[in-house]
Parts: sequence; structure tokens; C-alpha cells
Amino acid sequence: MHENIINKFIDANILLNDTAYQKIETNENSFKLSESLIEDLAPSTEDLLILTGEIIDQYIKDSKKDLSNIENNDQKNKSPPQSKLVSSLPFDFQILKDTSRKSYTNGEIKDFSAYFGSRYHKLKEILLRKKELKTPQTMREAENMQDLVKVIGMVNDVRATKNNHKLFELEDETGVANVLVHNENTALFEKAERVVKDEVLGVVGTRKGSLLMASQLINPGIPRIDEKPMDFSTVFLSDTHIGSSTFLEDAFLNFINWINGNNGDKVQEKIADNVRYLIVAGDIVDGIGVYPNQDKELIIKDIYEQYDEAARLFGEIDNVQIIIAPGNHDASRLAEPQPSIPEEYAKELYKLKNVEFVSNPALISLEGINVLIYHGRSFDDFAMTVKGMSHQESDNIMKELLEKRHLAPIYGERTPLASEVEDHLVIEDIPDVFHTGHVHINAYNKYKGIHLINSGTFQSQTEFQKIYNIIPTCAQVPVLYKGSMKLLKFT
Ligand code: D5M
Ligand code: FE
Ligand code: ZN
Repeated sequence: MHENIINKFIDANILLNDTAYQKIETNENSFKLSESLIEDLAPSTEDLLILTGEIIDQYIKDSKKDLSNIENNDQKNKSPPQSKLVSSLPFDFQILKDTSRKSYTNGEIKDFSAYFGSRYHKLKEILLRKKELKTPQTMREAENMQDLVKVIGMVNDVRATKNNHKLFELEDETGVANVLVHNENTALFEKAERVVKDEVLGVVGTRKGSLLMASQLINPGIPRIDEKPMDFSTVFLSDTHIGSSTFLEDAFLNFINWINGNNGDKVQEKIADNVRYLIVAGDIVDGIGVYPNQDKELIIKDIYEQYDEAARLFGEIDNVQIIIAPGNHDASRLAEPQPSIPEEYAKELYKLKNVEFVSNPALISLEGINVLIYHGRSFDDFAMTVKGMSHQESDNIMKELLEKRHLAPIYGERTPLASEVEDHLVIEDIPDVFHTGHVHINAYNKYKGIHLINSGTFQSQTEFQKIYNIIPTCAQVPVLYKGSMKLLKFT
């Protein structure tokens, strides 16, 4: 069943158990059945309905609906998501996925099984499309199999054995398997070194006693995409950290002058002329109390005033549609997915007609070009735990996240994740552009046709970053100019 259908149930506060899921999936009119189930059964309150196979059987029997005659609602569903912008603006911009209004919890309710269940099912569905993983076994079935075993599970624990092989526990709803990757199998071992806790993985192998000896590790993966033509330009920003004494205001004013067409050589002027969109991937302000002693480096010690100052600066920008997502320094809930910056903190920014707010992560469309925006907090976990990965080369981490089809697979380390009924950090749709920030170091790469952009920072090195030896690349702004990357420097 298409993930969109599952999402529609979740949006309507309906959770499907396995049999309900099977029944809808195998129904020849699954789309129409889903539509009418949602219409007729969705609870009107915030309560959740667990839809079982029996309820569906009863529903079909009771209503005696000839599903082929249910009024065709397809037209309604095909219409594109409504832009929230005032129609007078000529920008063709749509928010395709925003979790701001889909958060059922304050991020603290520990509904682990629903959360991990959602992650597991979404990623399993992607893995089942792989030819190597057709008709996999459950962990329980695999226990008694002697020859080739194919399983899909979530990684519980990864460790090295005494002899430096990789061992990890893989779990599904029926049990666990202990998977061993031998270090003599160099290519596979290299892949095993990138396996992280809580990702969902397919394993093909053979049983040896209590171990599953892996011959293949299979990520949900990402196909190569065709590049779409772009005749406009988009500017990518993040981590301006307005309010900090290390915010590079002069450089930022140079940037604003450039984007308004008042600064730069002929080439830069031509690029500025072509800019229609500006995305900010989080940490627009420095926030308050984010790390110990941060206040010593604050020039504006009030969060409201920090956003007022951001509004003053971004308010200078003309004729460009601005889209702002939160980061870990912003006044949004810290647990991801982070809802968009609340209006009460950023009243002046909200008054700007050309500014739109989205969640972290969010998926937007700019004239048909899909941009996945994610601040990048999970990069800290990858840089700290995966061999060969670093803050300096966040493009490598971005590739890995795309292959794992998850923005923050590791649970319970540095990246706070809200355990909600749906895991919104699964990468369900393949973007044309993947835009991140957080590390304060620019990176660019193209992977399987996807632009991977880390937009650096407008903040010079802080005391905190000195401790971690993070050397930021400041005031360097990536611009996707008609499909090709330009890095403009404003120092
Ligand atoms: O992140 C600024 C920089 O500091 C960025 O390079 C990530 C790094 N950082 C932030 N928090 C951590 C932790 N907990 N461990 C390691 N590195 C970290 P910013 O979000 O702007 O403060
Ligand atoms: Fe930052
Ligand atoms: Zn950050």
C-alpha cells in the first residue's frame, strides 16, 4: 500500500493493525476503501482509533457498499497542496510535508512501540521492493532455517567482537537474530561499519549455530533520479545565530545588499537577479541557554528581541520568497520533528509578507523542484559514532541518511526524537535537493542526481565550538543558480 494512504489514516487519528493493513492492501479498491473508512470512522476527537481486520469486515458487510460505486474522490486528492501564500505573490511554492500540525504529543510521551512500529513498517515497505528481499522470513521463521535466510529488522545494538568482526542484533515483531559480519569480507565489513543503532536493514545470509552469517546488508536505498531543469535560483542559508556576539552582522549586511541587487560584480548581479527563493535551515537566532555559558556570548539576551532583530534584517530582503525552518537554537520544541517556530516568539517575522515557516524536517516544492530541509542535528551522532564520518564532510553523512531513508536513525543519543505514533523522519519522498545546516561548515555534492547542500553559517567560532575543534566556514552562501551550484563569499 502506498505510504500516502497510511499517512492519511494517521492524519485522521486511525492506526491500522497488521490484519487491517493487509485487508486494505489486498482489496482491489484499496484507495476508495481507505477514503470511505476514513470518512466514516475517523474519530472527531483527538482519540486514536485502532482499526482491526474485524472492524473492516464488519464495515464492508454493514454498509454493503459496492466499492466500485463509491463516488470517485480522486479529483479532490489530485489537487496540489494549497500554498499558504497570499495569491498576489508570483511565487510557485508549496509545502508538501510539514509536521507542525501533526504532533500528537509534547514529545515526552514514551509511546515507543507505536513510534518504532511506524518506522519499521515504513522502511520495511521500501525494503520489500528490493529483489533480494522478496518473500523474507520473520526472525522466528529464520530461527529454524538452515540455508539462505532473508530478514528485515531494526538494529538493536552494534558492537565489535573480540576478533574484530561486527556483530549486531536485528529485531522484528517476532524475535531477534544475531548477525555477524566477518572482517575478511572487506566490502561487506566496510558497509557494516556504517550500520547504526535503530536503523532498519535487510540481511541475507546463512545460519551458523545461533548466528546469522551475513552475505549482504541491504539499505532501503535511493534510486538515481533524473535532474529537472531549473530556470530560477535559490539561496540556501542556515545558522545565522542572530543575537550572538559572534553573529557576523557586517557580512550578513553585505549578503542582503547582494540579494537586493546592490552589491557584487556583474556575474553576482546576474545571479541575484535570478533569485526567487531563500531557505533558512534552522538556527536563525542563537536562542537562550542552549549550552553552558552561552549567555556570555549573547549580545541580545531576550529570545523575543532576537527574533525582532531577525525580522529587521530579513525584512530588508525584497522580492524573494523566504522559507524558515527551526534548528536546535530556535524557540521550537527541541525534539524532532520540530514544529515551525511559534508565532508568539517571532511576531515581527510573521508579519513579513514574503516569509513562510515550516517544520524541521520539511519537504517543500519550489516550481516543481522538491527540497528536503533538515537542520542536521543527527550529524553530531554520526560524526561521533561512525568511523570515517565528520562534521567537515556532512555530504557523506547526507548520502548515508538518504541510503538509510531516515534523517535521524540513532535514538537516545544527542538528537532528541519525539516518540510519536508516526515517525516523520523517514525519508519517504526522494527530493531533488537535500538542504541541511547545523555543522557550520559548508559542503556540496551531487549524489544520484540529488543536490546535497550544507549551507554553513554566519557565526564565527564560539567557545563551545573551540572545545569540539569545530572550525566554521563563515559567510559563504550556496546558491543553486539555474541548477548549478555557486558559492558566494561575503566576508
Ligand atoms: O552547532 C554548532 C556546532 O557544534 C556544529 O558544528 C555542531 C556542533 N555541536 C553542537 N552540539 C554538539 C554536541 N552535542 N556534540 C558535538 N558537536 C556538537 P549549534 O547547533 O549551532 O550549536
Ligand atoms: Fe547552528
Ligand atoms: Zn544547530
